[in-house]
Amino acid sequence: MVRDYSAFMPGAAVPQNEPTPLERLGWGPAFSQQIEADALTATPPVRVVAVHRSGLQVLGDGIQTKLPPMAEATVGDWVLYDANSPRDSRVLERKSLIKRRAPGHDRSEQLIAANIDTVFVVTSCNQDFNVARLERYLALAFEAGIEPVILLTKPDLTDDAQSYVEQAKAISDRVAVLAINAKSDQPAEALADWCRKGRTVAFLGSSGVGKSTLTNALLGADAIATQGIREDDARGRHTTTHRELHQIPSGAIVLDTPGMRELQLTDAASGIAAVFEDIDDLAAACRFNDCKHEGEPGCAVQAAVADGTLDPDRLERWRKLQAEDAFNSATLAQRRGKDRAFGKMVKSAMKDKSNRRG
Ligand SMILES: Nc1nc2c(ncn2[C@@H]2O[C@H](COP(=O)(O)OP(=O)(O)OP(=O)(O)O)[C@@H](O)[C@H]2O)c(=O)[nH]1
Ligand SMILES: [Mg+2]
Ligand SMILES: [Zn+2]
Repeated sequence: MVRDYSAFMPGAAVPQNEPTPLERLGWGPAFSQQIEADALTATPPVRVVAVHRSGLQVLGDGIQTKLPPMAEATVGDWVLYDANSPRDSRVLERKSLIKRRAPGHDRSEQLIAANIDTVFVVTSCNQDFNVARLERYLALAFEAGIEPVILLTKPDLTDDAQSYVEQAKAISDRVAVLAINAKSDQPAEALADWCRKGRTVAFLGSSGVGKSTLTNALLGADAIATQGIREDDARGRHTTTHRELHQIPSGAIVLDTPGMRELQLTDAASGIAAVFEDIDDLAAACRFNDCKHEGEPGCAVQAAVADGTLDPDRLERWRKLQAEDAFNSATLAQRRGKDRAFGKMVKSAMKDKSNRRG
């Protein structure tokens, strides 16, 4: 199916006070200040609106084209489009970047999305709901410097939506939590504060939680395929297979993503600290600076567990996430080191070769 991108591309004349075609795509000072005015015509900015295996779908002011796959670009990125040599198109500095450790044995990192203003972490009021997984998503967003919001879909299918809301609220004071029926007319109004003109928001979460249903609700159209009715829709096949931006009537840009099976954090220490701010605050009051909270005297963390103010399971999840992040970050650093060493080796081999030739 070829998407109709005409909504992104109004006619040439833009009335005053109306957003320009680039602003409609989320363009703003954070990007324009990175380039000289004459670069705008030589290498015009385009936004990556979809990532396919075969390449990047990009849109700009009167530009709609596909770029070859570029490892350093991801959906949401702004790229200075070099029509003569598309591969050399330069990625502009980002406002934010969401990344994770690539699934599988490869230790590399995977870029998920760039220049997102709000991450909606979506889960459902059913067996998909999992506090540990929510904590991961929140850490991912905080690490990227993005405001996360938790959305609990399918409240209409349970009598107990409020208990899910309470469990989600207990994770962090800094995160708004909303129960929302994605199949109703609630989403546009409920999410309006975050979906203002020119803002880019993303739905992240497992398969089947309603990310595409929410995107359709914001679009006001059933433009995107969603899962059919099944007995158990909390698990199973993935319906959305690629990441794509959609422009919605409010003027915001919405990223629908495929469900993630596995979310491993890497280089996310500050994101984890933000989610577990309460434990970090307690740790600051421990007698020893390097307290491991494993029975040392004067440990404020263990004291909080003992007096019931800190859930021991939460402490355990914090430890686990920190350990995982430390391991992944170290292996990634090692890999980067190796890549650099390999790069140097290739360079010096090339130099030898040209020296020999010369
Ligand atoms: N009753 C009810 N059904 C919902 C709600 N949200 C989503 N659904 C249904 O759940 C199923 C899965 O929704 P999708 O929007 O396809 O889920 P997704 O998160 O996009 O899934 P992937 O694309 O596989 O990642 C569909 O049948 C939706 O109609 C809700 O709030 N209430
Ligand atoms: Mg989907
Ligand atoms: Zn301690």
